[in-house]
Amino acid sequence: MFTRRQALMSVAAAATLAAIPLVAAHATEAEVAALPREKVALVAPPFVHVHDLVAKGGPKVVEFTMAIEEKPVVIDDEGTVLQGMTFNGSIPGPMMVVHEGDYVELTLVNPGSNSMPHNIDFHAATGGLGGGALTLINPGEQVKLRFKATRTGTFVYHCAPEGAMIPWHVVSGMSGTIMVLPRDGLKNEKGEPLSYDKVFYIGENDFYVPRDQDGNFKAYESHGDSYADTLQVMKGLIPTHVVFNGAKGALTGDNAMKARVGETVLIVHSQANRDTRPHLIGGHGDYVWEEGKFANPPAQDLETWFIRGGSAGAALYTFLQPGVYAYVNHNLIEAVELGATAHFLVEGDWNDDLMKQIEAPGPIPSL
Ligand SMILES: [Cu+2]
Repeated sequence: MFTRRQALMSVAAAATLAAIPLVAAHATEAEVAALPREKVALVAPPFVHVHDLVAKGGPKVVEFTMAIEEKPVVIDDEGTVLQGMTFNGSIPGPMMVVHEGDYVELTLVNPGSNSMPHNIDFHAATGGLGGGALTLINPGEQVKLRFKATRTGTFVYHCAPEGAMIPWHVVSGMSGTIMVLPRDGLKNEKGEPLSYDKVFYIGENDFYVPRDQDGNFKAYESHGDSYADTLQVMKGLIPTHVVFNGAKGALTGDNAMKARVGETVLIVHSQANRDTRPHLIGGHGDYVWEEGKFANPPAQDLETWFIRGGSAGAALYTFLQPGVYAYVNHNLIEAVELGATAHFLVEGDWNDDLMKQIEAPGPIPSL
């Protein structure tokens, strides 16, 4: 039986899809072994590795490798140092993209230079603490996890070792996102295809840096030295920094994300620990999957959208005017004072029809 979505597709496209051999719900190891494999090199956010919006061919095994890196990270203009923990050296960790039905095969490396055990919990995975139960590794070890991407959407992954280590590792930087695309791509509420020219991944983090008696942020020699003080600040639930991509200013000025008028951009926004509310000043969310899950129809024309702590959402927008757009957490105190601001630099021609200054600022005429 044809679904409404299939009925909307061309006969040729439907025939192509029907010819794709699908792996059974419970594939045997031999069936998985027979699948094509693709090795993907991850790139640091806000960029995302090259991928197809619509899958070519049937399911495959997509191989990723990430090394965990514990390292000090400068998180603001004042040189405040966070004892950071990272997937692949970046905060957030890199975004992975696969299609529904693909298998994700991750090699997770915990180099001997690190000091702590780590693991990875994929919200996109099923069972075993999202993989966390099968991936806990000590410094000097690596592990390989495979899971089947059975649900579409943008999903957070994060480190989840145990107890108080879990929130500490997450608020020290250990989270990222995987996007599982429908095999036939994104669609609007009518089942019509949606596409993007560019995708940017913005990970928002709340940091909790202890202060000394004079109110200055404290620096520590090691993660272990910082732990007790940091935990006290964390328990107060008031972050000292709320930033995009690991540091205040990481995506502003020279680091602005670039687009052109007429280009459609997919903005994926994650927050592994705390609620947030992205807003594109001077723009909109044309189509927004607030919860990030593509089985649900996108909301349209949003001004601000809500990202629940522990999730990633996706917003599609076609830029219609040139200029610098601030993309903020619309708790404006967090945006301006704590750092949660990014910039899009958009080039192209101004559209007077959408906005025009009819009269320049000047003195109020006397009566
Ligand atoms: Cu960890």
